[in-house]
Amino acid sequence: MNDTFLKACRGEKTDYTPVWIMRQAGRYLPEYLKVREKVDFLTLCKTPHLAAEVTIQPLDILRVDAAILFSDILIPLEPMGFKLQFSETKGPIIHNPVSTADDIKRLRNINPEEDLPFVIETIRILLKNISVPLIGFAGAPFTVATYLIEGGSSKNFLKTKRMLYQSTEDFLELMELITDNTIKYLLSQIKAGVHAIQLFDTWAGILTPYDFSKYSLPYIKRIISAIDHSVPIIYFAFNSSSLLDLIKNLSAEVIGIDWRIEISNAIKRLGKTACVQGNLDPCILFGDEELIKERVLRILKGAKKAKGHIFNLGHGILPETPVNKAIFMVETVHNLSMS
Ligand code: 1CP
Repeated sequence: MNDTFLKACRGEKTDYTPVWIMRQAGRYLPEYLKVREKVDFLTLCKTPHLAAEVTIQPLDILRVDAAILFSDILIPLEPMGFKLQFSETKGPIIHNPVSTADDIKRLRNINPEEDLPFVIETIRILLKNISVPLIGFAGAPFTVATYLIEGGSSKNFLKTKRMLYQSTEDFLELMELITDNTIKYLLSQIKAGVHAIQLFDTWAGILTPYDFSKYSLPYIKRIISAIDHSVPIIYFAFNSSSLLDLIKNLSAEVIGIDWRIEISNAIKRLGKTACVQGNLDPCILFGDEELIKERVLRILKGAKKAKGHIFNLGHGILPETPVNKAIFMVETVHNLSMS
């Protein structure tokens, strides 16, 4: 197995900088769209041979150094009792969101092996068929809570914040429940053989640093200590430059950053506590090759002092991205970091 990615996660020396792309299996790839013509997104996630097929697509096409399980952070919510739909136009919809203490009491605890056997089976198929490490993942509790409370995506997260500030005890009970289930879900992925875990905290940045440290961080810490370094953990919080001083104490092996901060500055603030992942603006892939090369080099140079660096975009690749530019970016990271 090509273990460059895992070495970088552990802060060990590598021959070149490993690279993968958040949302690397997805709608920018014609091969993915072809599979999606036959099945809807939820069916794709629940059909192991197809989920494995689309996980592998970017490995062959882009030559990235890690695979990420094809699934979604909302998949474990169905067995908890939520009616989940992925709309082509509106994204995820939860038809029975949480708004009262009674709603929370009705939620079930999951048994991942029984309730989400397709995830375990997808991992098994992948381990037999790939030669790079496999990343498993889950949403961080606060990000998952926003979907459960809002019923889908949101602009100002008013319902979430209203519950947090008006019914704090209920909100924290929900966070406990999500955390318990996330731990079980991640441990089942690790048991099935994933080599690393990423926690996606897409909406961490909507909280004040004070509220983040009080109402979100303790749950992330609980997840990280339950995993107990059995595999490296990447904690990625979007829009989190103002939270780095809090995040650095998490004891995650890798901290993911978006593009809103110079990587050299993030490394100064994180110190040698963790490796970094990131941080190219996904829109740079709409520029010409010269621009991509310049910006890749800038990040590689900026990351020189890091304990370890995994190259990635600062958020998911956009569906409109030209595939040849994504291929060029991966090649460029490899070539420039080798010399
Ligand atoms: O094919 C389609 O039309 C569905 C689009 C799609 C895809 C390809 C969704 C719906 N999810 C995914 C896959 C997915 N989601 C992966 C696969 C592995 C990969 O290649 O990276 C992962 C890791 C996720 C994680 C995820 N889902 C996050 C966290 C990361 C991020 O992008 O911020 C979030 C917030 C979601 C919710 C979600 N699922 C899908 C959409 C469109 C959204 C976002 C909606 C919103 O903005 O609130």
